[in-house]
Amino acid sequence: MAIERTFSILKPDVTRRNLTGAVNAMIEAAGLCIIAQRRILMTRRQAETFYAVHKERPFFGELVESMTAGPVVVQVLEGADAIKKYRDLLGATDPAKAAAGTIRKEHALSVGENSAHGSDAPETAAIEIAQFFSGNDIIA
Ligand code: 3AN
Repeated sequence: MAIERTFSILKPDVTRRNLTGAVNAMIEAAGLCIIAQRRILMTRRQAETFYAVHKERPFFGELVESMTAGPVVVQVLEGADAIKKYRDLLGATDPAKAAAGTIRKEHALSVGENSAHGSDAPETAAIEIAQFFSGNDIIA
């Protein structure tokens, strides 16, 4: 299986509840390596750009508000089949529908505060990584 990189965000609901380490432990237990990581306060502009594909959706305003409400941890994860592996580990967008053992089942509060983001395809992973990290930040 190909070694891939994916982009992850641990959302404000995770940092607020001091769960960064707990989520990172799940990521590492799944066989993904955290090869870049930074804690930041996202600006409104960064959140709007990051979620631009959702700008016509009714929840866009709420999404931007929640992503800028507190610190987030942006990460690059690497491993075999990393994009799908991380999406599987995240679980369904709605934590009520997420499978047991997933990050969202274990930790998420709601569809809006659903603990983490993971890229959905290689193209989006590359774009998202480049929005927050430059080459020298990523130590594989
Ligand atoms: P995922 O993060 O599982 O790929 P998307 O891409 O459908 O889900 O949605 C992006 C983000 O938008 C979600 N992580 C969630 O925070 C938020 N979101 C999605 N649907 C809703 C909704 N109905 N109400 C509020 N926020 C939502």
